[in-house]
Amino acid sequence: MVKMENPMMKYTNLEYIGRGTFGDVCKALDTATGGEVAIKKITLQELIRREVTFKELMVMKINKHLNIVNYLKSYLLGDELWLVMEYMDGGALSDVINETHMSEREIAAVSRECLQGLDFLHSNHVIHRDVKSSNILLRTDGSVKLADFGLFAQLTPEQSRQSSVASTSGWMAPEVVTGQPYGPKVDIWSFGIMGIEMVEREAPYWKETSGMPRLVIARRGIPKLLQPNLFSPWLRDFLSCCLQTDKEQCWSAKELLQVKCKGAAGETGCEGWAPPPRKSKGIR
Ligand code: 3AM
Repeated sequence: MVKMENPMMKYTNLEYIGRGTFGDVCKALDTATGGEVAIKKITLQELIRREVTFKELMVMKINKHLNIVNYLKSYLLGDELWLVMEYMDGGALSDVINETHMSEREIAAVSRECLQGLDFLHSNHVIHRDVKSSNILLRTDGSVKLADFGLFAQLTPEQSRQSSVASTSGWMAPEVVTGQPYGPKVDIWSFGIMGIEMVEREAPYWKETSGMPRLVIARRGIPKLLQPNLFSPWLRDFLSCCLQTDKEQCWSAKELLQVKCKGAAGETGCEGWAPPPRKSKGIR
């Protein structure tokens, strides 16, 4: 699965994009195809520290879907693992949230694509565990994909809940924070938090949480929109279907996909949106 050849011969024009959870990400040119790729460079120490196993890397290779960033190849170069992926030229959803106000129609469009990816993963017994806007990558052709398999957990059908703590953000479901057993619905909670983030341009409780979302939830209740009346009942209902502490009440990705997306003006359909191309950050 991991190639021992020197990737420096195969990929040129390496350009630094940013630093992710596991290490630097670069844009590069594939000399064989002339096409752009993204390369995630992960040190072996980091893989060991985060207890990422060969099995988890295999999860990336096996699970291919239109709404999941496509993993292409991996190379071992010294003490670094290079993961070569498709290049997403629209950057992360978090950048769009920071730079623009998304309409309900755009939120519906992005949500549908994310849910398709999550439904695919959950049907294959995989929990993402780190759904947040910086892990949703975009392409200027309008594609929206889930990224960062680093923290994924592969589950077997018999073992549909597990209790290891992997992610560490304000997007985490309460049961993940407290280390209780959990299942795929934790991704739906994080997806709901991301929904609020798309609407309000900030994740709820963002300034006060960092590590203690459960305490904040206990004190202030389930996160809600600050000004719900500015938004359609569709959007409010949709978010409340995701943000349920009782997992029986929380909808699955498949169920949420059945919801007809309606924009603020009541229009149906949510096509026709693409982000601007990402900005270059220089050479590295
Ligand atoms: O630092 P920023 O937000 O500009 O979007 C990811 C983030 O960029 C980007 O690498 C940075 C560190 O994670 N990134 C990750 N995977 C990518 C990919 N496949 C990617 N950019 C394009 N294509």
